Amino acid sequence: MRTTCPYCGVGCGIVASARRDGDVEICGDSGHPANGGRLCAKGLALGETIGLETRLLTPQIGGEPASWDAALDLVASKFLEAVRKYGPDSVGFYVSGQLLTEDYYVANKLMKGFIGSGNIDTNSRLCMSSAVAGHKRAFGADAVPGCYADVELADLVVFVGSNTAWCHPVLYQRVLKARAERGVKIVVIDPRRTATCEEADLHLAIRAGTDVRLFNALLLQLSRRGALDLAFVEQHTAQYEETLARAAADDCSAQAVAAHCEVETRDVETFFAWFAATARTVTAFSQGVNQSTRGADKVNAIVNCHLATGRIGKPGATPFSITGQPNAMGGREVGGLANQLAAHMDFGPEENVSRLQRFWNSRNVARRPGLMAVDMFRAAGDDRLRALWIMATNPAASLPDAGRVREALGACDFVVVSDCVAQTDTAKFAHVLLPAAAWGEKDGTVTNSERCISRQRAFLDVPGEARPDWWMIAEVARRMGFAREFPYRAPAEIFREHAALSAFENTGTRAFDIGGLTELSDAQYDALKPVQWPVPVKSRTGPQRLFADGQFFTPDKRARFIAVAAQAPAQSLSARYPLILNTGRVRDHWHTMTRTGLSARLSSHRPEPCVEIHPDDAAHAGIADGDLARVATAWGSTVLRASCVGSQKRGALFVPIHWTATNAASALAGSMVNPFVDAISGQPEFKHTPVRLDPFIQTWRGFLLTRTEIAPLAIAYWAKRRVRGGLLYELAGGVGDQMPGFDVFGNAGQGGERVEIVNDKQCDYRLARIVDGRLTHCLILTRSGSLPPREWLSSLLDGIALTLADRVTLLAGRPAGGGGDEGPLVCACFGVSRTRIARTVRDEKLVSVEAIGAVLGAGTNCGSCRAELRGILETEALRA
Ligand SMILES: Nc1nc2c(c(=O)[nH]1)N[C@H]1C(S)=C(S)[C@@H](COP(=O)(O)OP(=O)(O)OC[C@H]3O[C@@H](n4cnc5c(=O)[nH]c(N)nc54)[C@H](O)[C@@H]3O)O[C@H]1N2
Ligand SMILES: Nc1nc2c(c(=O)[nH]1)N[C@H]1C(S)=C(S)[C@@H](COP(=O)(O)OP(=O)(O)OC[C@H]3O[C@@H](n4cnc5c(=O)[nH]c(N)nc54)[C@H](O)[C@@H]3O)O[C@H]1N2
Ligand code: SF4
Ligand SMILES: [Mo]
Repeated sequence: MRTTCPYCGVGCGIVASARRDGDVEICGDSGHPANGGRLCAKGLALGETIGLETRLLTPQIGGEPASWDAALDLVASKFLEAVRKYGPDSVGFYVSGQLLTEDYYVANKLMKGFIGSGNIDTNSRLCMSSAVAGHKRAFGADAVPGCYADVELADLVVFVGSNTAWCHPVLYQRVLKARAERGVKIVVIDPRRTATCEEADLHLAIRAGTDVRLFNALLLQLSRRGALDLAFVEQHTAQYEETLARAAADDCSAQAVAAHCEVETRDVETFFAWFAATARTVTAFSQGVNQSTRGADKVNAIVNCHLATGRIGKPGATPFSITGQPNAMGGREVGGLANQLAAHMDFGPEENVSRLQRFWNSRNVARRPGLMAVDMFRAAGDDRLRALWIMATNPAASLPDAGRVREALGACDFVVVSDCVAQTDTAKFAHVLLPAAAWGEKDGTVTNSERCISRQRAFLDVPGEARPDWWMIAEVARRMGFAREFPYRAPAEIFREHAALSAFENTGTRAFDIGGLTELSDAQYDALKPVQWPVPVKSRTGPQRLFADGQFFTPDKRARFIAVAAQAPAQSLSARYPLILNTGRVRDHWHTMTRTGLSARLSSHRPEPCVEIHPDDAAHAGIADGDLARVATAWGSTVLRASCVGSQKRGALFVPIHWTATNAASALAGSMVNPFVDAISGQPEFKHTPVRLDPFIQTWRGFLLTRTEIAPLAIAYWAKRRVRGGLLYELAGGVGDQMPGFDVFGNAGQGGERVEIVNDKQCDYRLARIVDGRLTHCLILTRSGSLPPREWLSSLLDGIALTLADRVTLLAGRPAGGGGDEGPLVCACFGVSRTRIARTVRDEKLVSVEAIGAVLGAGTNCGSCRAELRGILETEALRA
C-alpha cells in the first residue's frame, strides 16, 4: 500500500506491506516526489511502532470502559449544556497537525461553522503560526512560495534555526546530494553546532534571539553592495524604503552585528558576501525562527532579503518555511488556527463569514477569532472554558509552563481527549477518552512543506473499538443537532467538500484553491497521486512554485516589505537565572514518544533525558559529563543527565522535549519554558527561558530491567526506555530517597527464582528474578561503586533460556567472555553501536565516513549519523 509517513513535514512516500505474521514491512516509495524512495530512521522503523500494547482500544468515561454511544452522547450533551448556559465561547477544541485534513476539516466546521465560536486552535500555534503570520504580512496569503527541488537547484542554502539533518533528514539528504554533485554551499545559523553544521561551509553560532538584527543588516548590505533586484522591488513590492530605513536605525556594519550576535566579524562578512553574490539562494527556516516572541518579525526579516533580491518564485531561489508535523499545512488550509476561517479565509472581511454561511448552510458561523493555544488553556483553568476537546496532541507536555496547563486541565469542568494511546500526560486529565484509529489504519490526506497533498492509506485493520477522528467528530455533531450538515460516511466525501469550498466564489483572490479535485470519484480519491496546490478547476496538477509572475495576494498584488526592529526576547537573564534554556528535538524521537518510544532501536541513540551544556558552564556549576544535574527556571525544574559538549554555545543549555511524566520522573522541558508568546502570531517562546544549573546530590544509583511496566517510583530520578524484550529504567536517589527492593517488581515479581547479592562495602545490591530459566527482572543498585553496562543484561530479557555461563555471570553484569558494552546506537537504520564503530575504525584503520559505511553500512541510508561518525573518527585519530 502506498501511503505517507506520519512524522515530519517532509511528507515522504512509503510503501507498506502487512505480512501474515503481523509484521509490517516499510520502504520508501520511489515514485513519491518528496523522497524518491529515501526514508530516515524514524520512517524506516514505523513497523516497530504499530504494536497494540500501549493503545487505547475502547472509549472510557471517568476511567471506566464505556460504549461509543454513551461516550458520544455524554460529549454532545456536555458541549450543548455549556453552549446553552454560557454561550458558544465557553467551549473549545484543541487539535493537531497530526490529524488528517479530513478530520481537521470536520472539527473546524463543527466549531466555527455550527457551534459558532472561533475557539478551535491547534498545536500548529506552537509550531508554524509565526511563519503563517509572516507569509500573510508579506504575501497577503499563507502560501509557501518554493518547492523541494529548489534546495537542489540552489547554489547557496541557508538554514536558519533548523536542525534539518535531524528533523527533516530526507530534505537534508537532497541538499547533500546536490552538494556532492554541484558544490552547493551551506550556511547554518543556529546557536548550537548541530548535526546540520557538519557539512556546512559556514556556521554562525549567533546568540539566541538575534536573527532580526542579522537579517536587517543583511538587507542593508545587499542594498549597499548593489545586490538588489530594483526592477522587482519597483514593480512587485511595497514598503521597501520604510523597511530599509528601519533596518538602518541599528549599526549594520559587520563588526557591530558580529558583536551583537556574538560571532566573528569575518564570518558575518562571508555570509553577507555569499548571500549578495548568489542569485540562487534558498533560506530554509524552522523553529529557531518561529518559536520566538519575535517569530513573525524573524520570518519577515528573512523574507525581506528575498524580496529585495527578487529571489522568490524562481528555481533555486526562495524563502522556505519547513513545516514540522505531517499535516501542519493541511490544518492551515482548513482553518484550524483560531484566527482564521476555513480555506485560508480571514475573519476580517464580512463577506468571508457570509460565504461560509451560504456554503455550509449555517446561520451561526463564528465572526471573531477564538482563543489561541496558550490562552485557551488559561481559559480552561479559570472557568471561561467549560468544555474542552483535545485531539491528537499532548498539551500537558507540549505547551509552555506545563505545570500550569496541568492545573488548568485539572480544574476544567469537562475534558475530552481523543488519542491512539491510553496513557499520555494529557489523558490523565480526561473525563472522556476516545480511542482513535492510528497511522496505517485510517484514510485521508496530508499536505507537506511544499504544498503537496498526499494520501495516507489504511493497510491494517482498525483494532478494538478505535475509530477515525472525523467519524467521532461527525457523530458528536449529529448528536448536537447537526445531522444534516455532517452526513459523512467516508473521508472522500469530506475531501470533496473541502475542495469545493476552496473554489467556492474564488476568483483567484484566495491562494488556496483545489477546485480541480472537487469532482474526484471515490476511486480517483483512492488512487490520488501526490499533487501540489493550487489545483484550480479544470486542472489536475499545480505549479511547483508560486509568485513566479510577481503577483501576490495583497489587494494591489504587490508583496510587502515589513519593517522589523531587533528586539530582545521576552525575559532577560538574571543573577538567579543566568543561562538561556533552549529546547528542541533529538534525531530518533518524535515529540512525546508515544510512537518512537515503542522502538528499542530508536530509543537507544539518546537513552536518557539529558541537558546539553558547554564544558565551561558545566565546570563552573561543578558538574561532570554523565552526572545528574538540576535544571530550574522560574516556572519549573527537572533532573537530567548532563552531557558536556563543545557544540553547545557558552551560556546556553539545550534540553530535548521528548521526556514526559509518562517516561521519566522529572524531565519535562515544557514545565520549565516561560509562557510568553509573539504578540503577532501567538507562538510561544520555546527557545529562550532564563535558567539555572546546579549539581544534583545523588545518594545511590542503578538500573532496573523488566519485561513489563512497573508502578510509578517515588524517587528523584528515573527514566524509562524500551529495550529488546522489555524496559530499562535508569534510577537514582536524591537525599532521603529509599533504594527500591524486590517489591518494585510488584505482582509480576511473585514466584520464580530469586538471585541476590549484597556487597556491604559499596552498598551494592544486585537482584535477579528467573522464571522457567528465563530472566524476567534484574535490579542493580549501588551507593559508591560502578554499574555494569546495560546492553548485555538487557539482551537476556529477550526470553531465551539462560545458559549456565549466563547464570554464573548474570549479576556481574557481563558475559563470561567479556565485552557486552556496545554503547548507544549511532546508526539507527542498520543498528550499529558506537563501540562497534570505534572498534572497527581502530582494527581496520578506517579514516573516512565512507569507509565506515563500506564496512559496517552505518551512515549509508538516511545519513543522519554521519556527523557522529565523523566525531568517532576524530576521537579515534586523537587516541591513535
Ligand atoms: N527527529 C525529529 N524530527 C522532527 C520532530 C521530532 O520530534 N523529532 N518534530 C517535527 C516538528 S513538529 C517540528 S516543528 C520540526 C522542528 O524542526 P527544527 O526547527 O529543525 O528543530 P528544533 O530542534 O526544535 O530547533 C531547531 C534549532 O533552532 C535553534 N535555535 C534556538 N534558538 C535560536 C535562535 O534564536 N535563532 C536561531 N537561528 N536558531 C535558534 C536550536 O538550537 C535548534 O537547533 O521537526 C520535525 N521533525
Ligand atoms: N519545550 C518545547 N515544547 C514544544 C516544542 C519545542 O520545541 N520545545 N515544540 C512544539 C511543537 S513545534 C510541536 S508540533 C508540539 C508537538 O507536541 P504534541 O502534539 O503534544 O506531541 P505529540 O507527542 O506528537 O502528540 C500527538 C498525540 O496524538 C496522538 N495521535 C497520533 N496520531 C493520532 C491520530 O490520528 N488521532 C488522534 N486522535 N491522536 C493521534 C499521539 O499518540 C500523541 O499522544 O510540541 C510543541 N512543544
Ligand atoms: S524525513 Fe523521515 S520522518 Fe520525515 S517524512 Fe521522511 S521518513 Fe518521515
Ligand atoms: Mo512542530
